[in-house]
Amino acid sequence: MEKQNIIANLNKHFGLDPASSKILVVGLGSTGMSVAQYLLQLDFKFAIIDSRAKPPLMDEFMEQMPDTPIFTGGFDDHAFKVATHLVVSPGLSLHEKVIIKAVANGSKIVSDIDLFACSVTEPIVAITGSNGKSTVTTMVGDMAKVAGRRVSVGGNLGVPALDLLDQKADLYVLELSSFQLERTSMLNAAAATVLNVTADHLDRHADMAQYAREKQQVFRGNGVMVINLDDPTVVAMKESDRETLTFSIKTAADYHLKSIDGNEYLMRDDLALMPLQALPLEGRHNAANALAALALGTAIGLDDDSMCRALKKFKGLEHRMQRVAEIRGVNWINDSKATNIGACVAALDGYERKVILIAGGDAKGADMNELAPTIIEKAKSVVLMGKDGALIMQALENCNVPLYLASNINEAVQIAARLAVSGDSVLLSPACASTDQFKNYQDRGNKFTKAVLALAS
Ligand code: UMA
Ligand code: ADP
Repeated sequence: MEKQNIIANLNKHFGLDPASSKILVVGLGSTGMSVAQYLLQLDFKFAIIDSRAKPPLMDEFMEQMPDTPIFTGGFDDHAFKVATHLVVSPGLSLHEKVIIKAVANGSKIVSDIDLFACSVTEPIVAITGSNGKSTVTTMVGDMAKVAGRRVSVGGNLGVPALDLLDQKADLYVLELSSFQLERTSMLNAAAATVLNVTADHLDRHADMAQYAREKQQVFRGNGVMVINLDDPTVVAMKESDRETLTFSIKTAADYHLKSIDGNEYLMRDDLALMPLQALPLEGRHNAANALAALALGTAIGLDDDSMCRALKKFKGLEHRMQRVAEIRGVNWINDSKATNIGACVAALDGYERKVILIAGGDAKGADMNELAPTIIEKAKSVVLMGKDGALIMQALENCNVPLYLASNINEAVQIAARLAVSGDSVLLSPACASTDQFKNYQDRGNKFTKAVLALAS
């Protein structure tokens, strides 16, 4: 879009004006940096602030924008006081005292996704949910590429939305988190989905109802709604006057599973699109992800052949149900990205035989009693670690499943190795965030992999 059209849009929707607006970019992580670069290109006046003494992108920022005011090591009251607009990074709660005060004094909250939405005319596919976002976002991106579209894929997945803009895309596929959606008011996706809603981030959202409402924001506008019929919270979001495509792995839906001559197929109505077996991914939840991706792809006009070719080639993402090794007959699986209960339950549900589970970390305020029924049914034993390891142990103590406490991932792997016999699977699916003991979930998965591979030698 032309620069003057973007500025006109920003003005119309948010009262943003390069001559008079005073914008405060709050947070200097990857989002804050992308916002700063975007505002600089459009000649807006802004300052940036971060509560940390040395935020991650400070050096790059100082090098690229030496003349832009920057405040670090706390939230300076004055910077908030003079701001007409705040662009708050998703990692920061909108309940920060300074933010509440600034909003009460008339500052407007704008998100990077709002800025993005004001800057594109091409269709957007928007994907949210408690679990499966990255998988489905990548699937839809791959499908579009195979179909010959110039697609740009990002958002919560990793590349901030605004950094996707300079590419010559004819389609955008965005993974959006509840944090991004809660501060976005300007999204009109051509097709959108809430894949599922299970407890997560309850340390940031008031309760489940509020968390679901944030997720529902992905449907803002009038695009096609892609609805998971297996999740009642999502079904309740359906709007009767909107074009809707449904998917389910349990019941009749537009996109569903059907057994034909002993083989299960991914179906659209009565049309068998491809055998489920041709999808090279573990776990029933990935059948749901594939059906959601097919529905989203269809909604934006991708052809069946390209979509199915992409799914057959889809190797899955790292740290999601990824097989690490088979050592002395024991299968070791890295599902480090399972940062909430729903993901851990989905992982366990995919097994017919009981597994040894390694879990724990930062429970983010979730009620770990919710894990108990699946642990009883699917776990042979559980090795717990991390900040909330002992808390989870307490929640599971009546499950009649042996529980062990480890002080770190190496010890957890050692304990699991002693417990496992040939034919067992050991699953790292922590149901918790990683940041109490690791840099991120990738770091946790990598350290697990290293500890497992060390067993082989
Ligand atoms: N922080 C401070 N002080 C500040 C600003 C941030 O302490 O002044 C802290 C935050 O509390 C948080 C960390 O810094 O712990 C990062 O926050 P950020 O908003 O700067 O994060 P970004 O680097 O901009 O990355 C964000 C998303 N991160 C979060 O929402 C926490 C990334 O998703 C996303 O890829 C990126 O924008 C681009 O869109 C990551 C994530 O963990 C992968 N997302 C959560 C999830 O998937 O569960 C929601
Ligand atoms: P997200 O981006 O929402 O975190 P990912 O695709 O990265 O989703 O997967 C995160 C975790 O959730 C992994 O442990 C994965 O095995 C699990 N998972 C993926 N899809 C689903 C689903 N549809 N339902 C439940 N769990 C899922």
